Amino acid sequence: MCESIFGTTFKRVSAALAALLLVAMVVPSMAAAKTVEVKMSDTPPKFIPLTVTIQKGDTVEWINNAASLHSVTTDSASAQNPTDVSSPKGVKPFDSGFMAPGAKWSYTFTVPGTYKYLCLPHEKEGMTGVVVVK
Ligand SMILES: [Cu+2]
Repeated sequence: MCESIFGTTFKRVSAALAALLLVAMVVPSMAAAKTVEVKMSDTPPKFIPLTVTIQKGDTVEWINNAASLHSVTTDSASAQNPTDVSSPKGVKPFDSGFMAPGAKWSYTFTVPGTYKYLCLPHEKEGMTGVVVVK
């Protein structure tokens, strides 16, 4: 008797799990926003990967796992070469400030378009990156 109750419960739970799995597969548009990691390196100074493509609402998290200061900015006012940065029209520039080794900084992209950003301490060395938001 105990076995048959257990068996019935097991079947019900299995059916519920199968239904959930089906919903998760059928409704990809309802998938939760993602966080994509971009790492910062010292030798040479660069963003890894250089370009990330994400969906509107996703977040990029920059991780300074190097040994020197890095930063992330789209602000043309602080760039040595203003063409090293760009944002879609109407989007305010962002700036992480200096990130010490081990620091993380993230930004959630809500406006589609192409964002060119740079690292202030290493702009001269070509430390720039791109985020494409679909
Ligand atoms: Cu840098």
